[in-house]
Amino acid sequence: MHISRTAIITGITGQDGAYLADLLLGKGYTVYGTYRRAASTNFWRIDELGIRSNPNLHLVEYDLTDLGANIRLLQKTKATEVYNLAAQSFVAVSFDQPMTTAQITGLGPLNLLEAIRIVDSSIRFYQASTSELFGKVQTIPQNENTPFYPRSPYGVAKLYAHWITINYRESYDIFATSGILFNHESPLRGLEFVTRKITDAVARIHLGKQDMLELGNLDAKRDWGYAKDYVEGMWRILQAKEPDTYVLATNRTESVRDFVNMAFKAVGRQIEWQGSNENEVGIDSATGNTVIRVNPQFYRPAEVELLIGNPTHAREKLGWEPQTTLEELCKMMVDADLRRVQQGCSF
Ligand code: NDP
Ligand code: GDR
Repeated sequence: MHISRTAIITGITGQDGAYLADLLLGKGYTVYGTYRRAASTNFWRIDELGIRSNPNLHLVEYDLTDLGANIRLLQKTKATEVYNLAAQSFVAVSFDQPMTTAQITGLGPLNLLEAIRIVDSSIRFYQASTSELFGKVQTIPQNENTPFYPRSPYGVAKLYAHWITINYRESYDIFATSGILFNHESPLRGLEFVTRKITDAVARIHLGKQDMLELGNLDAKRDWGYAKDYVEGMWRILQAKEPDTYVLATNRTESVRDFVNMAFKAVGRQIEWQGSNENEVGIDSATGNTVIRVNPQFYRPAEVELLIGNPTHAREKLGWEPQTTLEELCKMMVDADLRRVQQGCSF
């Protein structure tokens, strides 16, 4: 199906922005992808996907926190769909930079919504909401009706963005949607997020380039899916008849420790766990080497202990379902990292 529409993706240099651009270009869209001015550019993800030179992709310098820039972006592109993926998205950093996180992740989306209200209120808007809204979970599994209890400045900022999106839907009849997405990972995940930190380290340890990996809370449990499946869900959310809020999740939860086991299994190794809490270590059963240590430096001031989502609403209304198992995802990430480490890549 060829769709000759124009879409804006804020945050095309991020994991989801790159996959979504690839998806939309494949459907025939003209895509305006925004990036931030920086001393050095950061296009490795769109390069990995081979889309940087696609004639239908236009890269635009932009900052979400600048209202004028948002207005001009909409005026210039005449886009009919806006996917707002830009954010300070790392939970741990939000404790050190709460104001910056509030300005970008919380208030940033309001700039876009105001721009839509001013320029053309028929533009469809997608807001990247998050399972971090549930935070200290009160019901298992979480769905669109589960109460929110964010546990970080990031979660609190996203809560504002989530509700202001709903408020603009209800106040101004804007097609403003929100996807409450649970963690989704891929070989394009940033190295600081736990899954990629693990798969990169497992590749290095397996290839003899690193001895050990330090992690924080091994007991945290997440509902991890594959980012490529989730950007398909974002697109479907914007194509629906009515604007709405949807949970996208796999309905399976595993601990960080489980993910470590899975990643080592992908290179044919097995981990034996000894000790507890800060003294827990993971030992490679073939070599007897300690390959995992806990470092409390990676603990968070307030933790989200357990997330597991119920994507029934998305399945029933959008026909969306995750297509990739966690084992497949983990293996895909480990294989990509083995290749990168062998090639000497730094990302
Ligand atoms: P990334 O951190 O990989 O990407 C974030 C993007 O936002 C980057 O392109 C970044 O640019 C850009 N950005 C940051 N600040 C600004 C700013 N002030 N102006 C313009 N652009 C900015 O995140 P993901 O791709 O993983 O996530 C996409 C969105 O989905 C985020 O909003 C995230 O919070 C949310 N989300 C993610 C989930 C996940 O599991 N991945 C789950 C639920 C929600 P730069 O490269 O310059 O830093
Ligand atoms: P999260 O992802 O906070 O869920 O946010 P992250 O991968 O950073 O942490 C997941 C869990 O792992 C625990 N953990 C560690 N985390 C990191 N980063 N590094 C470590 O060494 C480590 N050790 C244990 C964390 O404490 C946490 O419990 C991601 C982001 O993409 C958000 O933008 C998004 O909204 C949510 O997912 C859904």
